Amino acid sequence: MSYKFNINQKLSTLLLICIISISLNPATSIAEISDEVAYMDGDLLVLPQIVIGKNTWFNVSLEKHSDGNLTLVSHEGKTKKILPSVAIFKKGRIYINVLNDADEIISNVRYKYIAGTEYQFKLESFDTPLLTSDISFENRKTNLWVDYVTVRDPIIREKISKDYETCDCEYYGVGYADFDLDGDDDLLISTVWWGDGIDLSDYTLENYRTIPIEMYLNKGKDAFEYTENLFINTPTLADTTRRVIVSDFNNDVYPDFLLVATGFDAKPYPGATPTLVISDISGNYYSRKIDNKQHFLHGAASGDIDSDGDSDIVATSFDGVLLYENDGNGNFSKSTIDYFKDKYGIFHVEIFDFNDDSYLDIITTGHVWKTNTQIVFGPDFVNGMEINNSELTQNHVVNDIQFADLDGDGINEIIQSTTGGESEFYQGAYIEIIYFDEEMNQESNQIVYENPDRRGGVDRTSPKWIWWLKIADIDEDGNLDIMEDDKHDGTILLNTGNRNFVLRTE
Ligand SMILES: [Ca+2]
Ligand SMILES: [Ca+2]
Ligand SMILES: [Ca+2]
Ligand SMILES: [Ca+2]
Repeated sequence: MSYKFNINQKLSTLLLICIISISLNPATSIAEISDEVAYMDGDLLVLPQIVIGKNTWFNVSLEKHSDGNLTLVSHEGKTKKILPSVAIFKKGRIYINVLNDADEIISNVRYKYIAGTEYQFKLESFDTPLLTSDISFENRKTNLWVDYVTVRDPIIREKISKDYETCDCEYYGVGYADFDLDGDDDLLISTVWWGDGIDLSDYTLENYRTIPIEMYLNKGKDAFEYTENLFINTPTLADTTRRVIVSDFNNDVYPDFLLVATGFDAKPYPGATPTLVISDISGNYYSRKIDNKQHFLHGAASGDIDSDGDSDIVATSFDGVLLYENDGNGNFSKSTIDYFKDKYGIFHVEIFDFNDDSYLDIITTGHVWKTNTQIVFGPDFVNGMEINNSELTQNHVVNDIQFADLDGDGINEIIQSTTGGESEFYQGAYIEIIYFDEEMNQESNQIVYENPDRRGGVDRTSPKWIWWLKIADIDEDGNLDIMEDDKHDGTILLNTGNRNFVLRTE
C-alpha cells in the first residue's frame, strides 16, 4: 500500500474512531502496550529486537530526522540466534511489525535503505491496524457480515471432514480480529466435532476428536484466504469450541483468542483445558493452556476487571463462575467467584459497563428456569440486579445477550437470543428486547422475533436456534438493526424507529 493512501486511510480511520466513540461506547479501551514492541522515545525510534541475517540485535536506536528519514545511532549487542522480534532487516529494508508512537500505533512499517548513505533509511509504507479493545464484547463489533459456512475454504472444509471423520457441522466459535494488522477484520473459525452429524449415535467419547481451528485473512470484497502461515507450529486443535473471545491478552497489539471449550458435550462431561491462541511479538500464533485443569467452559468474556491495565477472563463452567486474572503477559491465575446469587443455570457471560458509570459490570445468563439473568456491578461486584424474561421466554435458554441503544433515548437495551428450555431443549429461535428506565429499572420486554419451527440439526441444512446476535446499522438509516451474526440463515430485524422492527431475510 502506498504512503499517501495510508494517510487518507488513517484520517478516515481517525474520523471513524471519533464517530464510533461518540455514538457507541465511551468505555472502549485498549490495554497497556508491552514494552517489547518498537516505540518512539523523543526523536529516537527504538527496536527492542531486530533480526539481521542469523542474528538478533537488541535495543537498536535510530534517529528520526525532520524529513522522516532514519539514521542508525546505536545498539546494545547481538546474539547468534533468531529470536521472536518486532523487526527484521532483509533485502535492504527494515520491516517493523508494530510501532508505538505515543498517540498512535502503526503496523507493517517498511523503511528502505537509502543507497550511498551511512545507515540512512526512508519510510516506504505502513498500515493502520484495527485496534483490539481489552473488552471482548467490543471486539464482537465488526463491519463484516458473513455466512459462516460458505466463508470457509471448500478444500479445507473437505479435508478436515475427511481427516477427522466429522460432518461439516457446527460453528459456534467465530472470532473477528485484525490479526495481520493491515486495517481490516480477519476471521478465526473453530468448528465442532459431531461425528457424522446424522443422529449423534456415533457421538461417543471413544470416537470423539479435537479438530483444527482455521484462520482466514480478509482480502477485501468478502473474499477470505485460508492461511496456516501465522501459526508457529500447526493450527491449534479445538476441543468443542462453544465460543471464541478476542482480546490482546499479552498487550503486544496483535489480537489473541480464547477458545471457550466444553470438551466432549455428553456424559461424563470431562471438560477441556482452557486454551489461548496467542501471538508472539513477531505476529506468529501458538497455543497456550491457561489452566492445568479441565473445565466444561460454556461461556466466557474478557475485560480489565481489576483495573490494572490488562484483560482478565470471566468464564462460566460446571465448576462455577471462574475468574482468570491476567499478569499483563497473558499468564493467568484462577479463582472462583461467588458474586452471583445462584450459580446453577449460568452458561453465558458478558462484560460490559451496563450502568454507564465507567466501571465494567458482569452479566450472566443461561438456563432461565433455574436462574434469571444477573448483572453485578463493578468495581466492587457486591451489588447487582436480576432481569426478568417475558412470559414466553421465562423457561428458555438465553444463548446470547447484547447491549445497545436501539431507540436512541441514551439508555442501553438488552437484546437477547433465546431458545427452548427444559421441555423443548434448544428448539425454536426467539429474539427479545428488554428496555430500562433512567434509574436502570427494568421497564418492559418486547419479543421481536419468534419462530418455534426452527429445529434444524447440527448439519446446518435447515435453520435452527440462533447462537450469536449482531447489532449494526445494516440499511444505513441511522438506526441500529438486529441480525443473526451468522448470515447463513440471514434473519434481519430492521429498526424502523419508535421501537418498531420489521423482519427481513437475506
Ligand atoms: Ca486484516
Ligand atoms: Ca497479543
Ligand atoms: Ca486486569
Ligand atoms: Ca458499571
